[in-house]
Amino acid sequence: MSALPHPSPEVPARYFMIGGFLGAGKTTAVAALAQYLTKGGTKVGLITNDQGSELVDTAMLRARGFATEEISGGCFCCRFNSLVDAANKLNTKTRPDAFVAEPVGSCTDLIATVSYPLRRIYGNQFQIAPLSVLVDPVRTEQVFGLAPGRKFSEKILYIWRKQAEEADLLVLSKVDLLDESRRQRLVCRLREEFPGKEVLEVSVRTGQGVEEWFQHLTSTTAVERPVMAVDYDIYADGEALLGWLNATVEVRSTESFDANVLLRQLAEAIRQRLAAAEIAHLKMTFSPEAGLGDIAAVSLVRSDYIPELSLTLDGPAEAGQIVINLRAEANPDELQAAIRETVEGLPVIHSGLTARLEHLEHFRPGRPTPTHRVTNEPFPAS
Ligand SMILES: Nc1nc2c(ncn2[C@@H]2O[C@H](COP(=O)(O)OP(=O)(O)O)[C@@H](O)[C@H]2O)c(=O)[nH]1
Ligand SMILES: [Mg+2]
Repeated sequence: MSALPHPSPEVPARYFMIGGFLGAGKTTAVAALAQYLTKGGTKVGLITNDQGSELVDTAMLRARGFATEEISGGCFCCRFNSLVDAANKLNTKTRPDAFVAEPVGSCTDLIATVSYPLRRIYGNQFQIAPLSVLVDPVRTEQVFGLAPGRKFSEKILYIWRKQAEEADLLVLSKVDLLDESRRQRLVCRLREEFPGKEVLEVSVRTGQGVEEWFQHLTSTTAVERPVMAVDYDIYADGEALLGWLNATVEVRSTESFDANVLLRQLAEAIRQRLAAAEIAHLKMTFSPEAGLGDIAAVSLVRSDYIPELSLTLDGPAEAGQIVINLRAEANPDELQAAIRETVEGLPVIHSGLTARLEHLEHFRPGRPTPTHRVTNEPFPAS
């Protein structure tokens, strides 16, 4: 592991990490924070992370024009050296003053396995901001039994709870989705469940609470506190209950088509085909063959919700590539069968279209084995 060649070692780079469960709004928030920092004259480098390769998040952040490196094939904590390598790569390319990292949505124990080791090993080169953990409001209502809807199995909910427990800032995201009384009831419940925790209410979509959150993040550093206890057996079992699938599909049509519509229809077809499983996050991008870097992106964050476009393409397309990232509480083989069938059925949804599955990987995440785990040791001075 080499030392990070930051341009001016006396001014450490800020390191922001935005965690939270699959679909909670992390990538959207990372892009907003990157934009906020850029506006303020800070040069940013983004780091995405996932258990698989071919990441929709990376494509989305790059499409927004940010220097982004991805760590695929395992979480930050288990691939700590890759995290440092990614920061080094960004340093070589753009020399960022701040890094914004998005950990895998099924990952927890980030303070002990990422923040503290970074401080310990690279103390003078990184200034670590408080850890933000996002929780989706409707998912949270369902977890607490405040709203109808399917819950994940207990061991997956263990990870969800541990993520919230370790937050420096617990961010109730997407508050635009709740009316005032539901929002108040949920914030009260979060304060009861996680006493003493700072809870922020934010909507990146409307801008509510965003400025305050980012000001807090940029003006404070993470404070020392004891490391959270984590039962790695339950954590590993919880992760292994999640099926993971990444695929790329080449599409071509005899007639031009609207890729935004196509993505939404494909997401809806997958949702219906997987009615028996709880989808944690289905996200897909469409990159036109003849494009200049613009892409369309769609996201579905619960089986009982609707697919939403977060990036759209203006003009019609004739050919392009769809990247599919699907995470659900399901057997990965079931996910594979669903994706194969739905892709094969695409010409029925859109006449004149041919779709060819180019790459597909499906698996359950392996047991998390952190490279470092700093437990209850004194916090090194920065
Ligand atoms: N209504 C609403 N939706 C949001 C907001 N922020 C993110 N989303 C949507 O939530 C979905 C998942 O977001 P994403 O950032 O990909 O979540 P991640 O999996 O945690 O990275 C996407 O459809 C986003 O457009 C918000 O403030 N309000
Ligand atoms: Mg994401």
